Amino acid sequence: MEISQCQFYAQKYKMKITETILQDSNKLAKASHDRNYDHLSENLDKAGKNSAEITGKLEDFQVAIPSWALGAGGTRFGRFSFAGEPSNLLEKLDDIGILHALTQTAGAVSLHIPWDIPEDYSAVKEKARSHGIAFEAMNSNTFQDQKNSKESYKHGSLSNTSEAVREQAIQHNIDVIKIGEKLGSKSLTVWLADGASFPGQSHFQSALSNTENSLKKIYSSLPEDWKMLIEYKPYEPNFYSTVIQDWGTSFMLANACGEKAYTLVDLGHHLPNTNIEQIVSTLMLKGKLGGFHFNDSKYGDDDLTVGSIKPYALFLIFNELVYGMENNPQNPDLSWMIDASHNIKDPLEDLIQSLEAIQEAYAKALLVDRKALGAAQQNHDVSLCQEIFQQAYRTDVRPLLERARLNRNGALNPIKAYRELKVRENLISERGTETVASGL
Ligand SMILES: [Mn+2]
Repeated sequence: MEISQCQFYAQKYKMKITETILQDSNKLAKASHDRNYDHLSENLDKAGKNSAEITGKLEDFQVAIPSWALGAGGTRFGRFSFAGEPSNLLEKLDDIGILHALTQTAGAVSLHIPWDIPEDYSAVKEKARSHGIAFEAMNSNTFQDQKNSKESYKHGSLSNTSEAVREQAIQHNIDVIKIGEKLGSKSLTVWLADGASFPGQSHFQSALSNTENSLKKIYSSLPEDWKMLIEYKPYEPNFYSTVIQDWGTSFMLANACGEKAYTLVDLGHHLPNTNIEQIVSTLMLKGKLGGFHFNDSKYGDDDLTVGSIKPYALFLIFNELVYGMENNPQNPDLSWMIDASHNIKDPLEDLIQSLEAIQEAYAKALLVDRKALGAAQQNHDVSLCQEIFQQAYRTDVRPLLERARLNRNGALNPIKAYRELKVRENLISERGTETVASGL
């Protein structure tokens, strides 16, 4: 199909990407994909790996898009908006619908309250249903003061020395659960900005005890079939200490709350060079890994495109996740989510790249020969252990990702299709250049 015809379809159907348009757009690249897939499949077969089985796992792997990542993100220094941004929740769902149509991997959304309080619940549910989008974890917000709120979170929320502030923050989390219940969500993510920027500012033990007691109160309002995900972060916006600074603190709080409380790992929420794959492994052994926030970073919580800086680290993390999913039934079904922010890229292109990187790391981790690895570990064959990991990592698994998307009527090359179909141009012509997505 000629590009000009793609453009014609895009114009005709506006931003609704139909399967027919994608099939037409895929036609040109199909023959080359088939050759690459067959070649890879043959090689994997010799190594005892079943391509169709791996492709099936990739098809099932769905990642939630955070509602706050669909517009331009801000920094401490400024925010440059991106033309055609969604200006309300329904438009955000339309954007995720585009991502899902192209990648077939974005079948869920993670909402943020109060930024995404639905005005019309049935319209929101119907819109999500029409795009095949489920409601993943709900995110509460006690790191900002809302208009007309009685108490201020300037000096903390669930950990605050003031009972009135803590009660307001607890009630907000309970309200978020109620909103999530109406939409069909099954989990609540709690991330706190609570902490201190100067030594002596906060009494560590009181802050931790207050947080534990507040979390227990929220937990007691959690529906039977829900999870509570406790996210940790070592610094920022507070720069001396945070109340839930690391996985150990989160793990301890989750244990104190009960069996429906779990730790959430955000890749950007670690000090430089932390061995995140080992944290993942420990949490899965103990049955306390509940959720995951994907992003990438070079220095801190940079919230960059997944896989853009440390793809090998991502592969090693996925290696532990795959092992855990296969061997640790004590964990719940994990909540997979992206948590990123975009200052200079088209947010939708950035998310397409992130989804691709996640799938790629997952596919490579599925290629690890675990039996051979176990034997090499047993024999203390250090070099062979490394060879086994790198054999999987160096395999170009992109034909598997393409096949998974094709099987579900997605795009062979999502970024290329996004550009050929002129999705951003269409969004701008529908929404204009001045819209601003709610969020940071
Ligand atoms: Mn996060």
